[in-house]
Amino acid sequence: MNTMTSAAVAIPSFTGLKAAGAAKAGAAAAKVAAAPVARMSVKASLKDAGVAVVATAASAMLASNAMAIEVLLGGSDGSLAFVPSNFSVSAGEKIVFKNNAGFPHNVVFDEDEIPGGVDASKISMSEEDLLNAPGEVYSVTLTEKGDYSFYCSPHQGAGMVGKVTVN
Ligand SMILES: [Cu+2]
Repeated sequence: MNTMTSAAVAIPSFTGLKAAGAAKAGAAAAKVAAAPVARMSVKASLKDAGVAVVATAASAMLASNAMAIEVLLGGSDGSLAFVPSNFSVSAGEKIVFKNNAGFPHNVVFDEDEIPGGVDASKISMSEEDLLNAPGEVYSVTLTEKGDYSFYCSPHQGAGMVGKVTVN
């Protein structure tokens, strides 16, 4: 009887997790949804899980990219911008800034617009340091939650600024 009760409680809570994960589309959610034993045991909800399974496939592809998000430096249309310029990541997720067009670029976090206690110099390139070659990357991993503003020092005046929210 105790076993039955705990199983009955565990299944709905798993389903809830999966639904929340699909909405958030995080890589961690893909891991939860991919647990095969749990999915098979939720036969009743398999039908409406069709959509969630599709979402899982998409999340799995993102997850295979080792939990990283790529941000292009310079738009392919020649714009001096971060693409995307406003995005969210999970704490600990790698952000890969990749030289695309209109370089040289760099990535400098604004010391006044990052969470308290975070050292801007430890997450930024130096103002003078530039990515000159096509495809060159600068990677950073942010572990403190909050909002961070950053800019490209050669093109800040042209509006090459961005914002990332770490959840
Ligand atoms: Cu730039």
